[in-house]
Amino acid sequence: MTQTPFDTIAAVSTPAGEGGVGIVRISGDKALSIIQELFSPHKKGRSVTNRDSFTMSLGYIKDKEKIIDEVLVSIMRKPHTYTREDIVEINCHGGAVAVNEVLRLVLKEGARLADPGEFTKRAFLNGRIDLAQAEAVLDIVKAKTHRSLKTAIEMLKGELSEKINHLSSTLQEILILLEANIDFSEDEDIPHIEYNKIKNQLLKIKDELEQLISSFDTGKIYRDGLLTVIAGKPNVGKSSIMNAFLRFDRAIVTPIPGTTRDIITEQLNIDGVPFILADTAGITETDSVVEIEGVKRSKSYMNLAGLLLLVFDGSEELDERDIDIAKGAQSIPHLTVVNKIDLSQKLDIDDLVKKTRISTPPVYLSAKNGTGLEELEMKMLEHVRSGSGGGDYSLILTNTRHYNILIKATGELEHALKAVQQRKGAELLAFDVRSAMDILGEITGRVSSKDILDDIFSNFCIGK
Ligand SMILES: Nc1nc2c(ncn2[C@@H]2O[C@H](COP(=O)(O)OP(=O)(O)OP(=O)(O)O)[C@@H](O)[C@H]2O)c(=O)[nH]1
Ligand SMILES: [Mg+2]
Repeated sequence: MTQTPFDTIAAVSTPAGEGGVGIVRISGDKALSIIQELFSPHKKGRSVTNRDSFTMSLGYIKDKEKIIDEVLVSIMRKPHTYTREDIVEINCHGGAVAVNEVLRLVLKEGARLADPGEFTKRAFLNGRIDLAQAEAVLDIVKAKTHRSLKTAIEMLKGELSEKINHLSSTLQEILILLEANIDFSEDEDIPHIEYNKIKNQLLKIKDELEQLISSFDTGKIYRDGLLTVIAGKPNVGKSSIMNAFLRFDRAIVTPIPGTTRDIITEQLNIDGVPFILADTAGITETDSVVEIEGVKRSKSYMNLAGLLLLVFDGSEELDERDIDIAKGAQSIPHLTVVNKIDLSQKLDIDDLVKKTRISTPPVYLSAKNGTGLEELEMKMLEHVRSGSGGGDYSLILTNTRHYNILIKATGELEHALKAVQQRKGAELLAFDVRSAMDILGEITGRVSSKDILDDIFSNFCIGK
């Protein structure tokens, strides 16, 4: 892609509010002349714009003769910059007022306030990164844990793009073969289409796409967290378990059944995987209006859960409520937890397993002294990992847009495979193969519309 004649943009690139430094970033052809106008270096006679790329200069930003702030100015000359345009960054060390005042002056000198994500959008439009990589930048900014950060960085390195480009070029090869066939005029001997070869190639591509698609569930968990609902009858120790996980007393714990009335959620990271823990009201028959509402909410949360921690009290005999809850939960992914193992045990877990189809073996836990907590955490991790098909973490799909594209592309491949099976002509086959290829191109932005771009970049913060 060629350098496009963009205007010069500027924004504050650090978060709003008080901080040690605030950075105003300028990108575009006027970046250098703007800083030349506003900056007066401490070293007299040294013009900031004559300095080498990637150097910093100390001095003042002045509004005519009035000093606004003492700043460090970095100069980065095109094309080796984030946007492939000239970039100037002004590190202000005054507070928010100074940063905004500096920005105001920069805009007065002819820059325009950047839209959200516009710096990254330029990096894309100027061909420095592809669309999947631009989206990775956004994911990195928003990463919740080091695990989600890791998958985003892999995407930024271009691993997903590489894979997609590889699959696209295989489709391209098939297409070339087919088009050669179409171009034969009618009176020549038409070479026969190698249906079997094409079929095998298409199947292989479809297989790889499906593998990526199946990593999405795990990818989504890495990005957004897995909703993990702690459920059970009153007083089994659900809130105590929540607190044990968090290592602080988040939820109220009392010996009185029916303590928790509302849903309490908190994020827990286990080995970098985010779990959204939800402590619920104990499920029971009750006359209390407040408790009835609590139970209703618990039940609807159970149905939303990606994972249930189904808690039973080891120090109590099994009762009907345990059985009812277990029956309601058996079709939801769950881990069975027997709590209060520090007390003398009365629960007949075998009886419970006989009467319901809950998963075994249970984790034996004491929320009170922490026994079994680590084992429970390991099992929760295992649950997430087994969902990804067991192990290849090198490439995990985290982005819903990519997921939808892959589903669509797989559909086109299925079309093509059907056409192969029916021994359809080259023209029809080529049509399906080309659609699949075009759809895949939407991931890296080789094929993209203005709407898609606007949609993606509007999710960025200003200044990125
Ligand atoms: N000995 C012992 N007591 C526990 C343990 N876990 C919870 N308890 C006690 O059991 C009682 C109930 O605990 P909660 O955590 O409030 O139980 P809950 O399931 O949240 O109860 P509701 O909110 O009423 O549904 C409290 O007195 C806790 O101290 C445990 O592992 N061992
Ligand atoms: Mg509770």
